[in-house]
Amino acid sequence: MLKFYYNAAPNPMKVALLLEELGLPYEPMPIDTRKGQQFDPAFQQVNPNSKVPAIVDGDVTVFDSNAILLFLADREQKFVPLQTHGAERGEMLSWLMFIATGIGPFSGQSVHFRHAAPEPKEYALNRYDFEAHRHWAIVNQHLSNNHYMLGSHYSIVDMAFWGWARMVPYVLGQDDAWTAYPHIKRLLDEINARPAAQRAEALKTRNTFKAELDDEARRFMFPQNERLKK
Ligand SMILES: N[C@@H](CCC(=O)N[C@@H](CS)C(=O)NCC(=O)O)C(=O)O
Repeated sequence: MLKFYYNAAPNPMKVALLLEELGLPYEPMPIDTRKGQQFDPAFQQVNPNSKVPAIVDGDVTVFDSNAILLFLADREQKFVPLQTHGAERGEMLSWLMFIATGIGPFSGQSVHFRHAAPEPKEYALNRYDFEAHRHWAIVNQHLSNNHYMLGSHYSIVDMAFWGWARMVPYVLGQDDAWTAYPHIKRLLDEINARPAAQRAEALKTRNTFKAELDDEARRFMFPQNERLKK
């Protein structure tokens, strides 16, 4: 059975949603990153980048969330335009990579500098907050003219979107973030109502992940800080 290495963070949740949408049987393999399980040598054989998500299915190993979405959707021939060289495939790849290289990293760094980094952080927070807003504004504008990220068809791009869209108020540090981004909220609410999304969210209850961001957790999550102590 497919093994799904995960925690409850945005990138693994994208993959949880696709697995649930496809109805694929899978074995959840929790990786508690605040306990340093991402650095377990057995897990590093699966993902040398020491991050979740990753999957192992027979002799196939795939890591990085958007690579997994594309791999499974292509294999199952669902939630993805199949004509390899067509315009829809080009559009799908553009938005999928925009989320992988823009929405994810800038939102992640915005979270880090807003909620975890020590002072002084004004310069870095300003940069990542600005870029997170800029990327989310592009998505909001796109969704003002498109029901889903690829127009009329629900696809893996919406699943990649969903992983991070759930976090937008936290990413931007604004409880009223939805006032500025109503089209994102509209699609988020629609996906949240899907039974597959509710099953994906329920994965969190199947394992108790460490909640405290104590010194030990900080050492595992932010190993770069050890260099500052020398
Ligand atoms: N590009 C990767 C990023 C994966 C990633 O950053 N995962 C986070 C959870 S969302 C993680 O494993 N963090 C633990 C750590 O950085 O030690 C993907 O899209 O899968």
